[in-house]
Amino acid sequence: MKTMENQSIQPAAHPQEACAKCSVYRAANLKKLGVNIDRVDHVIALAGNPNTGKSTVFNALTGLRQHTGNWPGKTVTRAEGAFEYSGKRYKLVDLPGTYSLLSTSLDEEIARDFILFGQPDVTVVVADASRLERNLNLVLQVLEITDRAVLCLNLVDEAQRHGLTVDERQLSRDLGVPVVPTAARSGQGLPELLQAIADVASGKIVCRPHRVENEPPAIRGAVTELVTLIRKAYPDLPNARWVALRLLGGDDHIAEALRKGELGRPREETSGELVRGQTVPVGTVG
Ligand SMILES: Nc1nc2c(ncn2[C@@H]2O[C@H](COP(=O)(O)OP(=O)(O)O)[C@@H](O)[C@H]2O)c(=O)[nH]1
Ligand SMILES: [Mg+2]
Repeated sequence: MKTMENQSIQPAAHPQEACAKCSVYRAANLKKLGVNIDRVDHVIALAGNPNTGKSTVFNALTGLRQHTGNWPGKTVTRAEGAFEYSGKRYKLVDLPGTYSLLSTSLDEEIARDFILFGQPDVTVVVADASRLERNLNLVLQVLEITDRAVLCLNLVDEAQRHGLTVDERQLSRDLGVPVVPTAARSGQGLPELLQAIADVASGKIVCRPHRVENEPPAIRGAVTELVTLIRKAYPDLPNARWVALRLLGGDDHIAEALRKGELGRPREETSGELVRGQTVPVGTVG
């Protein structure tokens, strides 16, 4: 199993192996499946600020120009499509472009709910390399929710035009997830992006995402206690700490989701504790 720390490519043992690592060879393994999203092995979410090239990546991988489907009961649309890569079938979901996931708008709620409740196998965050600092806000928020992510550092051609280069290896070490530079409009970097998606989806690459763990000491006890309760109720939930922080922040949407069991399949006896507490007051648990 490969982790982000020892991800260096080993010399090929024989010529065929070398061939399999070349991007032209790998790109030939891509089959665009359009709207044919049956029998998929993995679900991939595409998140990112508006205008970072999400739809360009989506179209390049699925072969679609634009296909939008309605979220049940909501007016904002998302696009879904599929592709096959190296024998595995992937559903790709193009989420609404957002600057944040803190649910101040319907778009943000949709994007966040999909990453949180949909539990995609990989979330690809498409970021604008020429405006990296601004884009990292969303990247860090996504990495708080999920530990299965790939950063698609798009528009590197634009960045280059402005004299900007990004040290993607260092960025990858700092963030703890694969970082792939791309210029999606011309297809540059997409074979490498596909491979990174496949490796995270299969577990070949294990991400160790950067987490900002500097909550005030006053609420640390409450967070720890809530995390224990949430993990008991939802053993498979990968983001209990994030959920705990949102509950403490009085996020009704998350409290409601816990109550309805939308975070996964809760264990009957323990979920009751959380349901009764709703947004658990800090004083009672910490
Ligand atoms: N120069 C350049 N333009 C790009 C690249 N990727 C996307 N674009 C352009 O950026 C604009 C926004 O792209 P779009 O895919 O609609 O972004 P979205 O809002 O994130 O879905 C479009 O005009 C694309 O053609 C890229 O890598 N380089
Ligand atoms: Mg778009």
